[in-house]
Amino acid sequence: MSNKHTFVMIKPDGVERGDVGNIISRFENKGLELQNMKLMHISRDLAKKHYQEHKEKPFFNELIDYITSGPVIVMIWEGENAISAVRFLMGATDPQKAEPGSIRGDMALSITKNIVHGSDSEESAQREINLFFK
Ligand code: RTP
Ligand code: MG
Repeated sequence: MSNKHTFVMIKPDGVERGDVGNIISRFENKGLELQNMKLMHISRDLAKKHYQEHKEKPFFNELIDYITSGPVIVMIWEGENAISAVRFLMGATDPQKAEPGSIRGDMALSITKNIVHGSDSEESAQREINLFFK
C-alpha cells in the first residue's frame, strides 16, 4: 500500500441527508478513481477498532454512538497523493474551522457530525482498508 490509496467513509449523517452523490462527485472531479465501495451498518466492535486511537478521549463514546447510528458508505480511492488530497477536500475536523469549498466547510456544523472520514497516513490507510475490505 502507498500514498496512492486511501480509505474514506461517508458517515451516517452524510448518508441520511442524501449527500452521497455530491461527496463522490467531489472526489471524482479532483481526479481520484473509485476502487471499491459498499454500504454497511458498522457494529460497535468494528467502530471501536476503527477509532482505537481515540479510545481514551472524552468524546469516544459519543463518537462510537454516532458512527454506528445508521448506515455508512465505505470506499477505497486511488490517485497521486490520494491520502492528502482527500484530507484537503474534507477540510478541518471542526466544520466551524473548515474552509468554505471543503466538504466539512460546506456541509457540516458540528465537530461530532462532520460527514466524512479519510485516512490520515499510509499506515492508517492500510489498516482501515484491511479492517473494512477483508
Ligand atoms: P476522521 O478520523 O473521522 O477522519 O476525523 P479527523 O481525522 O479529522 O479527526 P480525529 O481527530 O481523528 O477525530 C475523529 C472523529 O471524532 C469526532 N470528534 N469529536 N467532540 C470532539 O471534540 C470531537 N473531536 C473529534 C469527529 O467525528 C472526528 O471526525
Ligand atoms: Mg482521524
